[in-house]
Amino acid sequence: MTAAANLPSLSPQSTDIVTLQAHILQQQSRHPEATGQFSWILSALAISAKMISAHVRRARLDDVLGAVGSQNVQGEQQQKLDVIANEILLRTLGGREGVAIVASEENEEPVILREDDSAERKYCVMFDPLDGSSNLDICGSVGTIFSILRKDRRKTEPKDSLLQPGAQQVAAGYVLYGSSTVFVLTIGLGVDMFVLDPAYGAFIRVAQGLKIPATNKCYSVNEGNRLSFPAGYQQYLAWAQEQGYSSRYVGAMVGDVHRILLQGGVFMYPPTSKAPKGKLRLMYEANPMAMLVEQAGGKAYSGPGQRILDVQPTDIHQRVPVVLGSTEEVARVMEKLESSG
Ligand code: P6P
Repeated sequence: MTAAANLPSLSPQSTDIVTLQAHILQQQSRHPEATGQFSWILSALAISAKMISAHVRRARLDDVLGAVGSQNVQGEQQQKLDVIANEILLRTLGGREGVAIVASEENEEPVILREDDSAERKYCVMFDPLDGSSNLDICGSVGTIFSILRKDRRKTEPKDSLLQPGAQQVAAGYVLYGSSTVFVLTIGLGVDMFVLDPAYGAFIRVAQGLKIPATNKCYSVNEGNRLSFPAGYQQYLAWAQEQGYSSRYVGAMVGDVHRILLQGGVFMYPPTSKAPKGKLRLMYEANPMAMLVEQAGGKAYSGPGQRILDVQPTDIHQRVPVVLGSTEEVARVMEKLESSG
């Protein structure tokens, strides 16, 4: 199954040490008109990632594993670290002038940082602060997912700015707290990857322009729900198993999508009896991952002919089915869905 990791080999030019901070400033220098607001927001996400990583790595030592005894807006048990990660992001982004609104999986309502309509309050940031947090207790992969939109100044109600299709995102990314801490980012010019060097507390660029292999015989889905999947998904799984596909699933979207990004394959969260619209949230899970996957040359659909990035949101916490990954693998799933009616 394992295609070689999709990391471009180091060319002589790429032996330079480029930190995430330097990368952000390099990108900003391409835009002489830039005010630096956008760079400051990315910088806030980078420091948040370092802080959350430190908490994740000490979770059992600091006794912050487990649930807090409350539920989030999704009706899911909040883990102690969910709350800690959420607070970190709200407080770092809150200090950035360019952020008008933040929205989190953990908060029912968006947080309007400042009501004034001043021009510099340009961006909305949405995030899942600790995706897959139930993996913490077993030292499994967890992650942070973020999406950045421009504030829609035509909207009278500030929070309506958030309800933009994913194609309007100006940046998206995730942080994977796995065997190492990895920051993956796109600002619409391809996908770049950084790894945290804990010795220096710096994210070091290790790959630019990641491209998802067009195919890989591996699917990623919670097969425990198979019997309640729509027929097309079940037909796809039967076909894939006849073809000798491998199955890989870590139960945290960031971990599963990271594998897809580097090695190819297809990740799915279909509709189920428990989650008829799928479980994953459009605004801060499906959209940012869809932008990353498409920027890396893959595809991301919520159904036949329904590109995730074209979905018009109606609620910041709405859910959608997700099928994303290698172009050829996604096409096969869509073929089965279309032929099953
Ligand atoms: P299940 C984590 O709770 C999450 O939101 C995603 O990160 C992950 O892909 C999915 O749910 C896992 O859900 O039903 O397979 O446990």
